[in-house]
Amino acid sequence: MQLLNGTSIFPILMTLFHFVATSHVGSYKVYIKSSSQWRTVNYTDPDDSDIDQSMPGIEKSIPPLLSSPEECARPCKTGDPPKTCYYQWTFETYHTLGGACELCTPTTNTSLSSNCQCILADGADVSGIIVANRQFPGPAIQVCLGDMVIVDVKNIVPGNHLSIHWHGIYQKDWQHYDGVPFLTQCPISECSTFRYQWRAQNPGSHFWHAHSGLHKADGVDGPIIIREPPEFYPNRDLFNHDNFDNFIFIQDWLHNNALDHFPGTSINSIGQNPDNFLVNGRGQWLDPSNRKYTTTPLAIFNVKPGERYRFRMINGCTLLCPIELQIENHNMTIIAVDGVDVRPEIVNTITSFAAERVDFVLNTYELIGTYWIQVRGLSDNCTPRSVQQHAILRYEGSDLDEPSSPRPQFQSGLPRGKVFNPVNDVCDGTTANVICIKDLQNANPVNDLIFGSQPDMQIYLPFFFHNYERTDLFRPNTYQRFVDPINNLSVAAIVDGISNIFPPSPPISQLDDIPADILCPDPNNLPARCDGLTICHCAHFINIPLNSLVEIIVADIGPLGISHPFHLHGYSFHVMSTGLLSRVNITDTNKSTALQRDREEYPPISDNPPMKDTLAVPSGGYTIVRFIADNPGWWLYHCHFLQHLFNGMSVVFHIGQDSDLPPTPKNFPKCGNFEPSILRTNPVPRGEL
Ligand SMILES: *[C@@H]1O[C@H](CO)[C@@H](O)[C@H](O)[C@H]1NC(C)=O
Ligand SMILES: *[C@@H]1O[C@H](CO)[C@@H](O)[C@H](O)[C@H]1NC(C)=O
Ligand SMILES: *[C@@H]1O[C@H](CO)[C@@H](O)[C@H](O)[C@H]1NC(C)=O
Ligand SMILES: *[C@@H]1O[C@H](CO)[C@@H](O)[C@H](O)[C@H]1NC(C)=O
Ligand SMILES: *[C@@H]1O[C@H](CO)[C@@H](O)[C@H](O)[C@H]1NC(C)=O
Ligand SMILES: *[C@@H]1O[C@H](CO)[C@@H](O)[C@H](O)[C@H]1NC(C)=O
Ligand SMILES: [Cu+2]
Repeated sequence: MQLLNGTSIFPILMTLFHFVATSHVGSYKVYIKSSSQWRTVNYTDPDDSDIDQSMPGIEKSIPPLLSSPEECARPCKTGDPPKTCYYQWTFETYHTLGGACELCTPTTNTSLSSNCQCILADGADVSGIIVANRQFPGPAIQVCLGDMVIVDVKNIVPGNHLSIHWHGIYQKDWQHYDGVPFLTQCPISECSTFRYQWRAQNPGSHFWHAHSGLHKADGVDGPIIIREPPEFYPNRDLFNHDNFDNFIFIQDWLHNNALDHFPGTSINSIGQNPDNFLVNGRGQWLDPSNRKYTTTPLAIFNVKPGERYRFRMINGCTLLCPIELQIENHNMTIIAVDGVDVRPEIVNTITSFAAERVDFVLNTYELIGTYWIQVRGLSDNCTPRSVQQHAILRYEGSDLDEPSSPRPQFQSGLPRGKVFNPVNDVCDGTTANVICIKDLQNANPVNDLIFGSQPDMQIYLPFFFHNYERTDLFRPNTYQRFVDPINNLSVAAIVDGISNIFPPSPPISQLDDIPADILCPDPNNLPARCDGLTICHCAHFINIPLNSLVEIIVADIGPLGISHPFHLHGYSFHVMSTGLLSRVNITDTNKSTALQRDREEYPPISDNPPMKDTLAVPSGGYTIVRFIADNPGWWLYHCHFLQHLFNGMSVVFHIGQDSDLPPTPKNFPKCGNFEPSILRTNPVPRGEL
C-alpha cells in the first residue's frame, strides 16, 4: 500500500470517522436478487483489535478506514462490519516476457497483488498490451457483500484515455461509477487519477474491464468476487471450499494490438479472431511454423482428494469465439450464473460467451492424479484454426507435473457429454444432452411482478449489420464509422434502425451540454443531420419510467452466423425465453403477443426463470428478458463483442429522472465540445482586463 494523498482522502476520512465515532451499531443495504428488494444488514462496530496500525497516513486513534486487498479477501461472517477496501492501480502500456522475467517468475495464483513484474502470458513476445500494476490478468477484487470498494485508477497509457466498468455490479446509488465513457463519466485522461467507489451490493462472480476504446482486447480486465456469509448460499451444502485461488479467468489473446484489427485490414484480412486463449493469464502456444508448444507454465489448480470445491469461471473474452470448458474425468455442478444462484445442474461441458460467468462445484472423488482442463474456441472463427488452451487440475499426493494422459487435441479432445449453454441451440428437445440457460431454475423465489401479463414497456430491438456500398461509405466529406470484418466488406452494426454513438459529454452529469443533433430518441424521427444517409449514427437513448416492468425482445434479423451476447448494465434480467425467428417470427407489429406465441411453439418455460446480465441471442433467433426498472440511471445495453460494441451495437436505457439519481459528485470531471465564438482580434492579457 502506497502513501495516500492526504488532501484528497481527507473528506472520506472525516465522513467515516464521524459515522463510526457516534454509533456502536451500523447498517448497510444489499440488494436481493430475484425479488428486487433491499435487505438491511446491521452490524456492530469493530473493536480496536481490528485497527490496521500499518496503514500509512492513518492515525492510531481513528478506527480502521481502509483495508488492503489481502485484508478484504476473507471469509464472510454475519454481523461482521463491512470493510472499506482500497485498491490503487496504475495502468500503462507494457509487454510480455522482457527484462522483468529475468528477475522473477510470477507465482501468485490469487492475483490480489504481485511483487513480480514479469508477464509470461502464452510465451509469445507481445508489446503494446495495457496492464494494471504490471499484473496479468489485472488485480482481483475479492470482498464480502456490504464492503465498500475504492479503486484509484491512474492512467499513464500514452495518448489514451481510459475507463473501467465493474461488470455485474448494479451500482445502485453509485451510478456515476459504472465506467462507461461519455455515458456515466468522462474517460480518465492520460496523467489523471479517477477514484471509483461503490458498495458491493450484489454477490457473485463478476469482473472488471476497460469500457474505453479497444483497451479490453489489449488486456485490461480482472476478476471481482463478492462473497456472502455461507448461510445465504442456497447451494451451500454442495461445497466445502470456496478458495480465493479457485477462479478460472479466461481471456482471448492477440499476438498483435487490438487496433490492428479495427477497422481491420481489407486486402489480406487478418480477421478478428484470437491467436490464443489464456487461463488465469497463463498458457502455451502451439507455434504452427514448427508444431512446438511454448514452454510457459500452464495454470494449475491444486486440490485435495475427497473434497467439494466451488470454482468460479469468468469468461473475460472480447472477440467472437464462444468457448467450452471440460475437466478430464470430472463432472461440474453448476450452482450460479452471472453471480445469481440457480438450482444445481450436473454437466460435462460449460459453454460461455464473452462476459458470462458460471460458478460450479467440482468433486475431487477421482483417483489421486493430475488431470487436463481443456478450453476450446467455438464457431467458424475459432474452430477452423483449432484455437484452444489447457490448464491442470492436480490432486494432493500426485507426483505428476503434467497428466499422464496425452494432451487433449482440438478435434479429439475431452468428451463433451452433457453440454450447458450450447451455441445456437434453443433446447427445444431435438438435441440430446444439452441444457440451455432458459432451462435453469432460479434458486431464489422470483418476484411475482415479473410475470405480469402486460409489461409496462416492451422494447423490440431487431439488429443486423449493414453492408456499406463503397460509394456511400467513401462519399467525400463524410466520415461514417465502419469496420472491415473480412476482406472487401465494410459494415455498421444497426440496432432498431440506428448505429449508436456516444455524445461528447456524459448525460449523467452534463445533460445540458449534449448537442441536440447527436440524439435520436425516436428511430422514426431521426435528426435532420441524417437526412439522405443510409445509416444514422446517433445517440440512441430510450426513456423508461422508474419501477416499470420492462420486457426486451432482441432479434437477430441478419443473415445466419454467430450468436451475440447482449449485456445490460445496472441490472440482472430474468430470462423468459430464447427461440428461432424461423419458428416464431416476431416483428414490430406482433411483438405484443411474442411471449404467448413463443410459449405455444416451445416447451413450457420455467416459472422460476434464472437471472443473467449477459445473454447470447442465437443466430437467426431472439431472446425475451424481463426486469423491474428499479435502478435509475443511464444504462448501456450492448453486444459484448468488443468490435460490435465499438461499431454501434448498443442502446442506452435512461431509467427514471435526474431527481432519482444521487447528486453528481463534487469536482466530477467534465468533458465536451469547445466551440467558442470565433475571434478576429487578439485577446488581451488577463492583467489588462
Ligand atoms: C436492523 O436495525 C434496525 C434498526 O435498529 C431494525 O429495525 C432492524 O430490524 C434490524 N434488522 C435486522 C435484520 O436485525
Ligand atoms: C498457489 O500457488 C502456490 C505457489 O505456486 C502453491 O503452493 C499453492 O498450492 C497454490 N494454491 C492453489 C489453491 O492452487
Ligand atoms: C457424473 O455424472 C454422471 C451422470 O450425470 C454420474 O453417473 C456420475 O456418477 C457423475 N460422476 C461424478 C464423479 O460425480
Ligand atoms: C468487393 O466487393 C464488391 C461488391 O461490394 C465487388 O464488386 C468487388 O468485385 C469486390 N472486390 C474484390 C477484390 O473482391
Ligand atoms: C419474418 O417476417 C418478416 C416480415 O414478414 C420477413 O421479412 C422475414 O423474412 C421473416 N423472417 C423469418 C426468419 O421468417
Ligand atoms: C408477425 O408478423 C409478421 C409480419 O406480418 C409475420 O410474417 C409473422 O408470421 C408474424 N409472427 C407470428 C408469430 O405470427
Ligand atoms: Cu455482437
